[in-house]
Amino acid sequence: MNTWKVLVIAAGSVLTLAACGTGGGTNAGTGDTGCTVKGNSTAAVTPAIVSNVVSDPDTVGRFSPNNMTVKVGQSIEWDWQDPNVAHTVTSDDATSFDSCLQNKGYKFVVTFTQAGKIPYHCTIHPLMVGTITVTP
Ligand SMILES: [Cu+2]
Repeated sequence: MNTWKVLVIAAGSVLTLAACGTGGGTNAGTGDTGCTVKGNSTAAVTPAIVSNVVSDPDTVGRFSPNNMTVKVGQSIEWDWQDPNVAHTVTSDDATSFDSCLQNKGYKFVVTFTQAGKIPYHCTIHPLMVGTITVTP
């Protein structure tokens, strides 16, 4: 009896993940298969700001907060907290940073070394956007 319940739950999870991975159409599957995480800080740093990647009934997911200001040399950490759907933290310029698709529990830390504005988004959810402002 219990075994069947576990199997059903597991099957449901696979379906949810599969739907997420391919639901966005072309981007999700292909984009993430070849995706390489970049821009993540390898040093142990204390982030100036922590942004939570959460679910949202209107936009599927949300960065909370999404718009943030840091000084040059400071870091931002994103914590994946959405239990159901994978998300990315990807700079619009596609070169500054990219977390690739990640699930709940993942943490991504970026240290900003240049002043400027860096818009970013989730590659499979067009309404998940934010901007980082880096001040000198
Ligand atoms: Cu997303």
